[in-house]
Amino acid sequence: MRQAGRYLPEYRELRAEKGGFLELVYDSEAAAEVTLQPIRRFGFDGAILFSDILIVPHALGQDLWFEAGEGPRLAPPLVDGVWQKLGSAHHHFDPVYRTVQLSRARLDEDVTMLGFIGSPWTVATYMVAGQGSKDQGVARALAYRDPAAFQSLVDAIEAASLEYLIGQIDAGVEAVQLFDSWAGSLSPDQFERWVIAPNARLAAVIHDARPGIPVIGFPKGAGAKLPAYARETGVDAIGVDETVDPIWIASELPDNMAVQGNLDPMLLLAGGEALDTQVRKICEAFASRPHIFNLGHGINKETPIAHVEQLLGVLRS
Ligand code: 1CP
Repeated sequence: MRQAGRYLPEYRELRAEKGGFLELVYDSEAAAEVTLQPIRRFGFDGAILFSDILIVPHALGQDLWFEAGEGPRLAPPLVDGVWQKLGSAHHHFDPVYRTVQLSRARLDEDVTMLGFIGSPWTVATYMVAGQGSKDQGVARALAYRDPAAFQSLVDAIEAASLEYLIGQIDAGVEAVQLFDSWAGSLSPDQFERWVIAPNARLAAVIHDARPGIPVIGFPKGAGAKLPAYARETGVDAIGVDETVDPIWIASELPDNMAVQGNLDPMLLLAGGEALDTQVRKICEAFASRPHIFNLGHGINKETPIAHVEQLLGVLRS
């Protein structure tokens, strides 16, 4: 989860040199360097492509920029869900594919290269509001008011995301993650339509088009709806956020299903003995199934590097 993020001095330095976040993303050499930085420093087993979920709306023609200290802005906001595709998305992704090729070539063979997209619901929340929001209210209201318009937006995101995922795989990623960061804001029937259905379609097409590439679904905040997501989407592995009891979810999932998670990023920030205890508890809960140890969400930018080293010490002992 955001391993390349702002907690690394070498990342901050390169970002300052390149002038901004998007400048880094579209500079394949620099983005490959950022992808490799955490691997070099910590020797993680997997490297996640340095890019962002909002590259897809950018490719679809929405303006995208990051306001310092505030977050992403997309224009025009699609408040009515009306979507006029301004141009062909195709070549927009080329620099990202190049980043994958460069990163894969420079990683040791036993380090897994992960690609990703934002799932259609989560990406739509940004496209509709033109920015991030606490409750995704603008998108939720639109999805009720005009489901057909919202569906066409979701379909457009899904099609571009599929092309982008296949491109990432063909460039060298070995597993893909579908980030549904705002899955938790939906009521059960809306969750079925806007989270489960699109992620199920994405997983099915990837499995069909590129057999053997595992799909990790991460419906953040899904809570009690996680077991349904796991059963109904057909993903190979499920990402679990830190609000979920690992013992509970382990008892609810299909036996062989892989799990990713779920350390609280705030516990990594805090450190101390509580960190060691929770890391062991998570590993025990998932001991009988394939487990990708990870945070429950993105790493906080104030996280001391010494705490990441402490965590790795526990995992490797
Ligand atoms: O330097 C900076 O200030 C930029 C911070 C940053 C970074 C490092 C952003 C802005 N994006 C990223 C990279 C990123 N984003 C990766 C690459 C891997 C890595 O860096 O380790 C990935 C996988 C993402 C995914 C992403 N972007 C998500 C899904 C995961 C999650 O955190 O929930 C989301 C929601 C975004 C949108 C986004 N990108 C950046 C910001 C500030 C935001 C908005 C978040 C919000 O609305 O709260």
